[in-house]
Amino acid sequence: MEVSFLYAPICPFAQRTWILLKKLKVPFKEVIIELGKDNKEPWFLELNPLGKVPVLRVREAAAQKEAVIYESLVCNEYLNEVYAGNKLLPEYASQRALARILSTRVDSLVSVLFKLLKTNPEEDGARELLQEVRKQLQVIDDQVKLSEGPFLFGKSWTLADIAYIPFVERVSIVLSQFFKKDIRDLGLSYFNLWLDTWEKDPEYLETKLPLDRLLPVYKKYAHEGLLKRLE
Ligand SMILES: N[C@@H](CCC(=O)N[C@@H](CS)C(=O)NCC(=O)O)C(=O)O
Repeated sequence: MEVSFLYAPICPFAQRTWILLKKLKVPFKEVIIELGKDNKEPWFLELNPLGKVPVLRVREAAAQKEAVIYESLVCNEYLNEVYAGNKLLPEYASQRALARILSTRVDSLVSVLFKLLKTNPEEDGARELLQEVRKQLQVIDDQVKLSEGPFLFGKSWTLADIAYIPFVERVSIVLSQFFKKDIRDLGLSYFNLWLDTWEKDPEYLETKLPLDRLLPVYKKYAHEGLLKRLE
């Protein structure tokens, strides 16, 4: 089985698959995609008509030809099926359904992240958005509490944990750099336990970019009131 992983290190969606490839020790060839350029090229669009990373190109021994997989959550389900014997989701079907629901609920955190960046920190709306961030992170807090942690479904991480971590990382950066707030000060103790556990995870840490590589990306989108706070 050969795997090529097409990604951009700054992309949080691709980071989900990057973490999992590393955790599962899947040998892969990495192909770095320059966003805005390579992903607009016909050869890339032929692989993924949506023009987005991550993309996996796989060649299974049993199948005759190459297959292409994209959409981070689908890539990770594929890797779970092929390389982890489906062990990266909880034991019971209803819990597996919940893990998939949580993975899709990350989208709400993504949208609040972009709203935060577009907001004027001096206006009332900013406070409401910060409340919304807390509400989205409370989803993690509630589930970790229920499972007794440190992960969403107990003692072992699942695909749902991996779906969240790259975005929590970015929310944490935006809160600390632009809003001068520590994500750990939201009063969500089970969420803090979850984050502390991830922040010691060696494979996740290998995919975590230094602040000076991530911050310029966020500065491009940020409201000028937020940029002033960096000065
Ligand atoms: N739903 C997709 C989203 C992937 C995505 O938005 N990737 C971004 C980079 S972070 C991308 O490739 N954007 C290319 C573009 O919009 O030109 C997934 O989960 O894989």
